[in-house]
Order: sequence, then structure tokens, then C-alpha cells
Amino acid sequence: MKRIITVQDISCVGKCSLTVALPIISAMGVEAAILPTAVLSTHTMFQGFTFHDLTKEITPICEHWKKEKIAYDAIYTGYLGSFEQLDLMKKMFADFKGKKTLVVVDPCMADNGKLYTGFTQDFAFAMAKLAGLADVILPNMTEASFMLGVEYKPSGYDLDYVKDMLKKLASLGSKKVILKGIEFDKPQPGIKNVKGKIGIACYDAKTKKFSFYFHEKQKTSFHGTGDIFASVVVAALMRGASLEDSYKLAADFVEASIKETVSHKNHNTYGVDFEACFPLLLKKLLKIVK
Ligand code: PXL
Repeated sequence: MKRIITVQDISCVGKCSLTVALPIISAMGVEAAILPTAVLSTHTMFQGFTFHDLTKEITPICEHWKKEKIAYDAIYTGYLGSFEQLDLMKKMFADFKGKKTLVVVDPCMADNGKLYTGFTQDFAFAMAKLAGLADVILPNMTEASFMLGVEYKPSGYDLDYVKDMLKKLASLGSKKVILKGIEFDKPQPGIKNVKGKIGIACYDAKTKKFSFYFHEKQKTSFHGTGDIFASVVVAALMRGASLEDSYKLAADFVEASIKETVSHKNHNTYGVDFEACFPLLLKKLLKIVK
């Protein structure tokens, strides 16, 4: 069985970071080892959340793993809370990246044109350096804009703008870029149906191939869906799925989870009910990987 080490916070309540990565990776038939970076009472969308930093634990934990000769097939980082943690991840990549280890950085720090509470433009530039060490990165349009130091455009851009952004993100150093949250106002060459759609654009710097996947935009957005998306992508890659199949599976699962959540009256607003969509996820996964 493949083993992923995922490095992100524990938001005790919030359906994000480790509380989604663990169940999703496990359900997809991959071992999920964890390195918690902090414990929060909730994610940072709530008022008055508690925050206990675990940075000091990271080095001793990694040293113990080295002593035990524990190896990982993938290293997947999500929400990281400080410059120091970014530096520690660089060291972790150097220590644990074997010839076949896949490094995935989800530069989880912003959405809808805004950085999450506690982050700055300098942090985004530092995250861009970490992203440069990864094999796969999965920013949304906001995170991509902050990492590149360009103004975030909520609309009015075209396919060339997106392709240029993908190439610039790849030039940070990572070979594969999955860019999320793309919305076109007008049809684009090869992408006719854009009305009411939101999509993913992907660039493989090795093959120089672009690919796209557009699906229905849901009216409500939720925290944690980026973490769900990334967890599905990493686990699907570990199960041998192609990059394209992996991000399509992830997008379909997120879409189904949002639809499931809003189908209930008085549904919660802090995260999606992805738990109810596992049968769909596994059915689709088994079609891809047999
Ligand atoms: O889902 C991303 C995320 C992860 N962890 C924490 C967060 C957020 C988003 O706000 O606050 C602590």
C-alpha cells in the first residue's frame, strides 16, 4: 500500500485540512500518515478560534522517522502557518524525497481575491519558493496571483491569460500545475460552453501540454473544498491514476459534495458533507484504476 505523509493543521471543527485529508486518503486505499502543524479549535473563518502552534514538534518527529527509516511515496503539504514552517518543509523534502517520491504543495492561503487571516504578500512569495520544489502544485486563481505578485482578476480574462499564468507558475519550478477556479465570460478557443461554469486548467511543463476541465459552478462556496480536492488528487495519483483523471475525479467529488450539502435545509456553512459522497468517489476511482 502506498503511504502519503500529509502536513497541515488540525482544525478540530471545520471540515478542512487534516479532518478531510485523513478520511479521504484512507477511503481511497492509501495510507495517510500525518504531521500536524497546529491545532485550532476551528478553521480561521470562525471568530475567536484558538491556535496552538506545533512548529517545535516538526524536527523531532522527522528525526524519529529518519531513525526508524520510515519512507513516503508522497509528501503533501497543505495549510502552513509561518515562514519557519515553510523552511522546515524544505528540509523535510530534502530528507524524505526519494527517487520516486511525489511532492505535492497545495499553497493553501487565499481565496476569492483575499489572503486568509494571518497571511501576507511576503508569505505568498515564500510559499511560491516552496511550490517551486514540488512535482505538482494546485493553487486557485487567488493563490496563483499572490504567488506571482500580479493583481487578482475576478473576471474578464481569456485563455491566453490563463496559459501565461500556468507557464509562469511552472517556471517557479514545479513540473505540473493544476490551476483551479477559472471562470471565462466568453467562449474561448476549444472551450465553448463557459456560461455558469467553473474550471480547472492544467499544464505539464515536461510535455508542454495544457488540459482543461469545466463543470457547473455551484452558488455557494465553502471552506475546505480545496483541501478535499488536493487530497483526492494526491490519493488518486498514488493509486496510479493519470493527472487528468485525478483532477477530474477531485472536481466531480467536490461538486457532488457541495450539491449534497446544500440539498439539506439548515445545512452547515463551514464545510461540505463530503462524507455522504464516498460511494460516488470510490465508484469513479475504481473505474479509473480498476
Ligand atoms: O481550508 C483551508 C484552511 C485550512 N486550515 C485552516 C484554515 C483554512 C481556511 O481558512 O483556516 C486553519
